[in-house]
Amino acid sequence: MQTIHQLTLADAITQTESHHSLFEQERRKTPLKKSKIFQSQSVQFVDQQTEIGTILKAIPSTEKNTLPSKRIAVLFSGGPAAGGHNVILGLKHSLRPEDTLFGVKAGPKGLLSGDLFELSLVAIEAVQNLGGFDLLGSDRTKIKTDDQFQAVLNTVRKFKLNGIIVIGGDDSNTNASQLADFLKTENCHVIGVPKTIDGDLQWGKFLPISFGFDTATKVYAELVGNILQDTPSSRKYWHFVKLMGRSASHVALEVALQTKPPIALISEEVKDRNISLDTIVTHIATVIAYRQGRGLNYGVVLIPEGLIEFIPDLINSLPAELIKDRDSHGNLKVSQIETETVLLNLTQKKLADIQAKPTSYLSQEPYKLTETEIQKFQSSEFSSNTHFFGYEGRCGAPSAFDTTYTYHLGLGAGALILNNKTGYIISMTTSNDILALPLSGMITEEIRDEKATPVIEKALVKLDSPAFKYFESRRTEWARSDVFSSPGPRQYYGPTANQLPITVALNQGLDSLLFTQ
Ligand code: FBP
Repeated sequence: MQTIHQLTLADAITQTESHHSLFEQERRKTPLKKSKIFQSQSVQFVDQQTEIGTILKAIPSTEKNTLPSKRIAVLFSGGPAAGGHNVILGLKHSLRPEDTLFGVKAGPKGLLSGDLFELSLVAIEAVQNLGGFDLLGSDRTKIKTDDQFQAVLNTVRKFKLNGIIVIGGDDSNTNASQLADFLKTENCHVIGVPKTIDGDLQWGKFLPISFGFDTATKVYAELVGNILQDTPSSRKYWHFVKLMGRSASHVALEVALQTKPPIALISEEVKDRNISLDTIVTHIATVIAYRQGRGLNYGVVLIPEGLIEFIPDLINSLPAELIKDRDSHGNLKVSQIETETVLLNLTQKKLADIQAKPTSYLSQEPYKLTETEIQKFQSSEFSSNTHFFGYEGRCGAPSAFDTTYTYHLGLGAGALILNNKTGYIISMTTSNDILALPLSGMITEEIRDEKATPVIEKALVKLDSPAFKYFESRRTEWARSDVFSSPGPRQYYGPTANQLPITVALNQGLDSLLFTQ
């Protein structure tokens, strides 16, 4: 294929169709480097005793893996997250020439219907380092009934599968754990891979983050940074931005740490500190009024999409159909609810109240205004915009971190299967250790759709975590003045390329944002 520099304008436009933009060509060509452990003849796993029980740690081996050939299927499950294709590439690279890799079309649904096809290296390399899940597709079907388990068994027997790799979030990995138990006697091993932009599939230092979180938050932080940069330029708008991330607020916290907006809400704080809807709205409106009085009549409010689930007043105000509309795992479809508009409308009403009784709201630090400033606030107009950043961040080309991380998760998942391990989720730590954590040890009960349901515990933002504490210590300053920053687009070369998410670096106790391999 010619590069864009060698083509006429007309050819350049037509020949960049089908994943052949200059950017995609360059990314596809970028080689992936295996970490030391995967450069060995084979990889073995040894038991490691830890505070969360016995886990497995990968070690290099000089011996050739001589197990009989294997037939392995891989599927995506749930929402897309950047780097999924590189998991499959890592998986393919970990297998031996005598092994066969099948792709399952359209997620768990394809496993039920037996919609599998053999995955060639050429097909996978065509999407190497690129975003999306389009090589296979995905869906949110939960495998729960006896008939569904039987359908999986039929597929396993039909394709003579020895292994299934489930690339998914907490719900999909719960399903992976159940499938691992169910298929044990069939000698078919099941391994999970931690995927979700929500970042709520974490296990302390053993599983620092799910893949896709870094890319999604870098995309959102770029967009939020651009809007923040617009605000003191046009000097007239307040932007209410809802950010994707069901239940947990890791995404909102990460984007806040990257951009430092005047207001960012964290659902877990609202829940743990029992903060009422009125208190939230009063806080937003007071900050707006304060800034108007100080001549800063603009700003950004970050709202995690899961907030709705944590505020009974808000959820009760929704039409019954919206509450009933849940996915196959019993999750409320929070991405479809316009929380940002609801909060904006309430804020406008509260601002009218502050206009009428300014001293009730603006006579105490940290949002105290002088008489003249109150007059300035009272003569200011409030203009607003709403945004929802969600789907923009799930399928972008993986960041440098997600590119490498996912490739190694794939290499590790393949190594587990070649070691006859089952019921584990693969992980890579910030010190580049490849670990396997037993899925059964992560399962707890959650109320879903009013029923107690076994699920992998969602890792929510902890109020005593270093990331939240740092945010808490700075946010009043961010509200009172303009200290925002614009991180720009994610980079693949140069000094800003190899950056970890800030929340991960803080919570893992690292002293640098840089990751090395
Ligand atoms: P996963 O947990 O499957 O990774 O999906 C997460 C997510 O992106 C949430 O942030 C969002 O609420 C939801 O998916 C949207 O789902 P859908 O793609 O069905 O609209």
